[in-house]
Amino acid sequence: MSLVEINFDGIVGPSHNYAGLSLGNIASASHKGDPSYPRAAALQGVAKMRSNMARGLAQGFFLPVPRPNAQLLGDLAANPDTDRALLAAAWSASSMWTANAATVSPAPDTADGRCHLSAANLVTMVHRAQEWPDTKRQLDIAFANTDHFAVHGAVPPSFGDEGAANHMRFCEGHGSAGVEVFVYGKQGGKFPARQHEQASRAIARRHGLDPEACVFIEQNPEAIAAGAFHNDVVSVANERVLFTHERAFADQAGAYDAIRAAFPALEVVEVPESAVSLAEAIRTYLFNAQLLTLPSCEMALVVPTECRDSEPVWRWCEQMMASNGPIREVIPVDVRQSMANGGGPACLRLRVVADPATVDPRYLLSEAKADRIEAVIAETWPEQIDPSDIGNETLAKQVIEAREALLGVLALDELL
Ligand code: SUG
Repeated sequence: MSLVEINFDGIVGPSHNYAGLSLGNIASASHKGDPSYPRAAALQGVAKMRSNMARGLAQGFFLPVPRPNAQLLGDLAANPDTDRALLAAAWSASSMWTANAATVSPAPDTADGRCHLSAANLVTMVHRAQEWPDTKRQLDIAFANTDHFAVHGAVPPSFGDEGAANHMRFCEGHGSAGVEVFVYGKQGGKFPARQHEQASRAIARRHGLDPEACVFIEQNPEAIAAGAFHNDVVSVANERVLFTHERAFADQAGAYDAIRAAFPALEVVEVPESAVSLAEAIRTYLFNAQLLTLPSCEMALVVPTECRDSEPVWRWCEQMMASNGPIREVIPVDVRQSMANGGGPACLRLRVVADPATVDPRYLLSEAKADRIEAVIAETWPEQIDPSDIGNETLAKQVIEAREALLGVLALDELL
């Protein structure tokens, strides 16, 4: 059996819009009320998947969940005319950010030798808290092979869990046993800390991880206050490498020591504040990158184009490529529509280490399938949504039908 890393990207849903719903997410707040372009957004996402696939990497996807969510509006007795934020929550396409769909512990790390996935409860934000039952339905289908996978529901809601965005894995190769690092925040700052330590510890237990191969690290409260609402806004890991901002963790040196104690081969690529400030790192999403091992065994960093447009960030990237470090290539991709809501290349994907033959093939991408997905998006996704369109019945019908058209083309009618 050959275990590889498969990136499952969330296809941007047809109701993608900018409602400013996420307190502590600077991009979401600053683009509140802007017109959105769902068709362009979804096509940008597919182009990113194609670009990674063309480099010889395994690629999967998840479908948008059903929106608008009438049940949520009913449960909250929301008045669509006056409760605009609740209405927008029921329309949110936020399930596109699949780094928040679940936490994944690959088979070599777990006691029963299966890959464990726990859907994230996302309780901190109402528009995200509604996602997980529909996300779990998809995990149950994609990873139905119980010889190889165990899919768990969400951790009970008092403990906030935001999934893989606050989880890193260090290993010699994706198919070998790894050390799993859970990054949590502490409350008390001006923005909510969305990942709670208790949720992370519960996931480590339910996944059957070896306590010696787990590390729990506190995120730097200054990073959360500066807009790093998930750890993946300030660091990313792949195999032996941790690519991180100097101010990512509450105790930076202590964090490296703790990881190194469990995983001595750790290689840290640290970006100092003097080269790229925390604010600039968060604005450009340098760390919300996909750090990928290419078939050549070299590592490439897939960053948003905002990084190339930033003088200090790009200078740093060029220096890094010229040095003899582990990251040899930096690949800018245009995901501006998602970025304007605080979702970069890394937010848009969930990494699952598995043998692709054990995954439901309907969730795996090929060039031909990407053609079919693009055709449905081009034909049915709304071109533009203005804030005043949210709640419009004709648009609601278009959003529902667009998703259903995609399910039909992908033979995933059981999600109807
Ligand atoms: O949860 N934005 C998302 C972005 C998630 C990014 N994911 C990772 N970092 N892994 C969030 O804050 C904005 C929606 C709006 O305002 O309309 C939003 O939900």
